[in-house]
Amino acid sequence: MNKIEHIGIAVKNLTNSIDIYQKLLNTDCYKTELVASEAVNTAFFKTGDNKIELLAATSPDSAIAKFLEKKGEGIHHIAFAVDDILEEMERLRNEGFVLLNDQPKKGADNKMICFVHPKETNGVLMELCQEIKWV
Ligand code: CMX
Repeated sequence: MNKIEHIGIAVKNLTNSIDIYQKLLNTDCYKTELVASEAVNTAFFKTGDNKIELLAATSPDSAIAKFLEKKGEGIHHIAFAVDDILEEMERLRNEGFVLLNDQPKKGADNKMICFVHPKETNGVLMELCQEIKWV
């Protein structure tokens, strides 16, 4: 795995949190994106080489709504950049980790993604992400 690609933070109100993080990081949100398949609205910030993704639920059934209900606002996942997501998924499966999707799926910010169940990673939801390259 390569560097941490981003840290995902679950928030109740995206508009309010964009305002807070713009003030905190002293930089503008560079992108907002609805990921309908995940029932989530996202907002991205860059600080140096690092990225923060704010996540707000668009439906009570979404993973983010359930997370907020159980744990409240806070760090939801850590995402690692990978060069070859299929290879990395195979490696993790062989190491006994439980992947939450069989195939990579389209995530926010032009990425193919796969999640690793937090039960096997000391309570932290992990995400693999590979940049989609358009040829
Ligand atoms: N980090 C750490 N633990 C988490 C978690 C998270 N983000 N989300 C849930 N959990 C915990 C639950 O609290 C629960 O713990 P306990 O058993 O101690 O109560 C445990 O994981 C299992 O929870 P569950 O009730 O069996 O399952 P959930 O319905 O809560 O689903 C999960 C949990 C991780 C399987 C589900 O949220 C999932 O599939 N996540 C991947 C997709 C996702 O998170 N999408 C939103 C982000 C999309 C994006 O980044 O674009």
